[in-house]
Amino acid sequence: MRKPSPVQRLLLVYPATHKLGWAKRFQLPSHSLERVAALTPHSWDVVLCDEVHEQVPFDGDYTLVGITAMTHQATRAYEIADNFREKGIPVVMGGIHPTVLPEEAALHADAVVVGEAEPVWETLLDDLLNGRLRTTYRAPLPGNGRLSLPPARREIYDGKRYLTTQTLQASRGCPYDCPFCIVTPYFGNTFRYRDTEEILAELRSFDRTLTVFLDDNLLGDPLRAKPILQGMKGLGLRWGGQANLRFAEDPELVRLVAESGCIGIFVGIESVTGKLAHHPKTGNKCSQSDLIKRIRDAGIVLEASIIFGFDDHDEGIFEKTVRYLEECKPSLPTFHLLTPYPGTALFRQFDNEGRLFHKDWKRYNHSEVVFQPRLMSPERLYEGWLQARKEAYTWSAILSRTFQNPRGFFTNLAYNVLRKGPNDLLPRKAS
Ligand code: B12
Repeated sequence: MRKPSPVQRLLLVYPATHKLGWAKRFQLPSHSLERVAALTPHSWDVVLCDEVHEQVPFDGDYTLVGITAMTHQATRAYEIADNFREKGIPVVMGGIHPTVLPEEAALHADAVVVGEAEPVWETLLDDLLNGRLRTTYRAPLPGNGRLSLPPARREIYDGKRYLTTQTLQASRGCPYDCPFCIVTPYFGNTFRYRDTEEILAELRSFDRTLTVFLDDNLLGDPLRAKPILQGMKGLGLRWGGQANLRFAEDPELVRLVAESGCIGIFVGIESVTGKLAHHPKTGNKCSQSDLIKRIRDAGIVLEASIIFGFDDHDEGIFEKTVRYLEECKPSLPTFHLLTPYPGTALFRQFDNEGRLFHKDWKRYNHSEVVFQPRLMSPERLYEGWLQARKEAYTWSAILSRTFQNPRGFFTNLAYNVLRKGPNDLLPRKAS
């Protein structure tokens, strides 16, 4: 291993899995790496390399290289790590994939951070500089505590072009333990919110309007969310975020969301079948359709994510879903193939049942069928997914959705047109 140079230099790398072309202008920067940068003492120079936008500087002189990885990025992350380690530069890996499979990540890294960086990062840097770096730094599982985060270090984005660099989290964690989701087992089964004043101070420091909250479920605890939204009124921000459809059961919350400047909310509808067995997300007070209408009527664009491939999905699911969406008219439906991510109950189930085709992580990307579906062939699942995407983005489908949303008509139409392009280019059949 090389001797650390007198000025400590940390390179943080976000691995790319494919070329994005013009669409990269609409990406958000990695919040995971921004948080690691924010935790790093100012005596360190921190450089961000987002491989979607630039080449990895393999010839640079760094004290340490930190790499983040979701599952679909893991293969590329390991290649990058191996390359730096061959040059004698120590590598630390973190993020959801190394958290779930630390032994695998440790084959390519000098140290692995398991879980959140906040409790362990300073110790790790200290250990590195004192020649006693450990293989694993395991953060304690988050409890009920309050979340407090150090100020952002957004200068790492200087010179880079993103949709916006005004991204932040108000909370972490989610109590809904959906079998296909990794959040609850690793980021806690309660909502941990930052203090309202800490969040509002960060929001007030923004000099542009477009802001994106990267919470697991921003509106999950209405009592904590409402004061934040109240405080945002009058800040002139236009914001988006992710929540559970259930927030719309509270009309006051919907009103505050709209009045605080929300332009779009992403929700997971997941599946239109069953008794909510695999997504215990909606209460019984209102139907999904009523909740969607309430959000639309408030002028908020609602992106609704659908997943195909659950065990109760047969060949009829695609038609059923498209008809359901025609009825409820969420502003912007998106479709994904069920992907059993390592660390989830779903992964363990499919692995135990011998239904995983492979563990080639780069193909765990929501766009390939990586497991044997229960009630149809993998080819039919793939083709049904393509067909649903095409049908949901015909001009007549788009217009019938956008006309339901008179208050957000133009934003809604613009988003739909942006989504139409890639859906039109899809093949009709699995290749
Ligand atoms: C916000 C978010 C997004 C945003 C990302 C915005 C951005 N650029 O930051 C958007 C909407 C774009 C997005 C897209 C996708 N996402 Co997403 N996303 C999330 C979400 C809700 C929060 C992620 C986040 O920023 N958290 C805040 C940061 C600070 O936390 P963190 O990432 O865990 O990082 C901490 C630690 O892990 C650690 N750490 C992380 N990296 C590193 C690196 C080093 C060196 C160190 C030391 C530590 C460290 O320290 C950090 C601070 O504590 C998570 C759920 C979750 N809680 O993880 C899903 C999640 C990460 N997404 C997921 C997925 C699948 C996707 C998509 C593939 C979905 C799709 N169908 O397209 C895409 C991929 C996009 C891409 N670029 O390739 C999955 C990943 C599962 C997996 N095993 O890979 C998650 C876990 C959701 C889930 N329920 O399963 N996503």
